[in-house]
Amino acid sequence: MTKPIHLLIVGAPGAGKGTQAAGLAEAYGVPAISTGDIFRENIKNGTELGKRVQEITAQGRLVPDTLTNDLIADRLSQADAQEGFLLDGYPRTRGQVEFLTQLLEERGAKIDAVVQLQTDTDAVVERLLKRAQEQGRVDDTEDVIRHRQEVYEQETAPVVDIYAERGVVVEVDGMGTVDEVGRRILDGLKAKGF
Ligand code: B4P
Repeated sequence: MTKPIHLLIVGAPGAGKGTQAAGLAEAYGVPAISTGDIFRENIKNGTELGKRVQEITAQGRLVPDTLTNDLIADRLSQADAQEGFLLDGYPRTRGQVEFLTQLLEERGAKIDAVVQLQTDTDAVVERLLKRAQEQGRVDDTEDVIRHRQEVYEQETAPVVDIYAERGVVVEVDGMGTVDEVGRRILDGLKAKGF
């Protein structure tokens, strides 16, 4: 049996994380787990969690670490996540990195590779404005999009630095078609031996 692989995909809002996560997870036979998707699902279903995070996500602010960490601990304890996973949109803060590192240590595992999608801010704002027209996501207004980019720079860019120090970051040019970026991700991971 091959060793379970634990992957992260990171990038600014609109960099294409959710878009690429599906194909990448399929290629490695692991579940793609997106905290953003889990929050949106809970909001749609009107759950207690959904009510707590509705306003925060609509404003493009980060959900508190305690809530997000508990959610991830629960999701990663489920059967399909025992043989590896791909996390999309988590961890997004230093506190979340510490929590995840410890959670994985308890399982005798670690993050094997972090795919970092590199994009141009103006181009991703354009992408998200286009998505707003197509899907009407409440956090895809121009003001909120710009705020989400700032939150990314302040809170999440340092997360990438932590993993870069551990030598596990695979930098990928996120500009181009979805297929082009997808191929670059697989090539980058193969070059690292995965
Ligand atoms: P997310 O759901 O993670 O939102 P996002 O950063 O915008 O990513 P998303 O996956 O939707 O977009 P993608 O890059 O794929 O988070 C939403 C909110 O939830 C956060 O603001 C926060 O409030 C909360 N939250 C989530 N995780 C949290 C955490 N860990 N801690 C605290 N709070 C948290 O971009 C997709 C768009 O670009 C699509 O429209 C797609 O069609 C387009 N696109 C993708 N690739 C393209 C390409 N190559 N060319 C052209 N368009 C492309």
